[in-house]
Amino acid sequence: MLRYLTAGESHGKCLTSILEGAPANLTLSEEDINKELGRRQIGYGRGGRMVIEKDEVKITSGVRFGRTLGSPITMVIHNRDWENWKEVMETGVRCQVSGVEDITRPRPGHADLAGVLKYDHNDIRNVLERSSARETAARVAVGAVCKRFLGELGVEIMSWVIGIGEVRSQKPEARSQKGNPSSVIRHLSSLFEMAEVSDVRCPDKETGKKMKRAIDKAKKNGNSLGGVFEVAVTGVPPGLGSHVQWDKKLDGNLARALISIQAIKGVEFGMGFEVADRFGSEVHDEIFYRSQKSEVRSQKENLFWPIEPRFYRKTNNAGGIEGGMSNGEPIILQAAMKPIPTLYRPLRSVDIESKKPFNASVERSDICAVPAASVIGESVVAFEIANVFIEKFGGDSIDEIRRNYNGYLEYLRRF
Ligand code: EPS
Repeated sequence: MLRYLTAGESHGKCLTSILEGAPANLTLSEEDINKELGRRQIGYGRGGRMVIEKDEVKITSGVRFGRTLGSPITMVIHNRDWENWKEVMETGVRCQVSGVEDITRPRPGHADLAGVLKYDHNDIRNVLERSSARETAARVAVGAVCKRFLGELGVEIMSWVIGIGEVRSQKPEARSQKGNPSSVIRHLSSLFEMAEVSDVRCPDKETGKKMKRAIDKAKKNGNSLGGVFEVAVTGVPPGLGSHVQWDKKLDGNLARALISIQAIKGVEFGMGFEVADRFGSEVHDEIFYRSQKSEVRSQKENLFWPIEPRFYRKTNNAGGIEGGMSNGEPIILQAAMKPIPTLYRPLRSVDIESKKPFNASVERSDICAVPAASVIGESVVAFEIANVFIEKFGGDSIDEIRRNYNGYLEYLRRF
């Protein structure tokens, strides 16, 4: 089983992640992780902090000569901004003359008030430093290792933004894609390529421009914006996750992973909430069979879950998961992010010390972080998919997992 922990405060010295359970002999470099950290930092609508930070990882355990050892992998990302916050984030005793003041004004929509009440703090900073979305850099580092592992097994994880505020992408969403499996995969890859060159991660250029205008308008009005992103996973064989117990259900674990990202408020699979409005006949993906003879595949494609599976669907309303298990179709998820609650336009709140009402003070903030959230979404999904691969195909080294996986694929071909 894979598991991980993150540690670190937003303006503390560094963020740390420890990932345990990654197989041995996986090639892994700091550049692999830095590439993903860089992708998370791009995005129109971020505030001044992203100008200060240039996230780079140091691997301090679990890797030797560019390969994983099978032991816990520790990854450290230094906060450049810490230099400006040393006194505020001092881990030693408080210096009485430094003039560091308590924050006593909770911001609506943040963890501030619930956190101080729960942990008996007088200073909201003791909560906000850890609840900050800065923590997601550590999760992207974990996701980068999981992606490296999944890449060895032919799995690809992609994402794009389909909505910011009221602006919605005109391009058909991945969840409504129909057609033969290879053309669907080609289509998903082309959406991803277009998203990668857009600073709002929108595959549709015209909509991307509208999204940027919406962000500019929100900024001008001292407001913030949320949105929706989509994550697609290709190359997943049927049978990952399980129907037999609640905590083994792949959709349950993916939903938890996405909801655990700061500011994510909703997750949909495939057709999503729309299933509730439709008849069963319009929702469920009919099953078809293609005989082996019609399969023409290259040697490389044969290695992984067949591009042209023998049991297949012409629709993917289920988003690739039935009964808590992958069904062999691409996994398609959407997640909704609320607008960032730190606003330049003050909202009403109550001071925890004086108990007097006030209008929240203006703070440095992002206007919109949906493009970054989409990369974080890929990362937490990568962890969950890597985990079910390891659960099913076991193995302590990458070659052992590959052997077990290929044996399963051989069995599927004969089924
Ligand atoms: C965040 C507030 C802002 C964001 C931060 C998340 O930071 P600061 O308070 O330093 O201006 O920029 O996001 C990151 C630092 C990051 O790396 O994503 C918050 O309150 O959640």
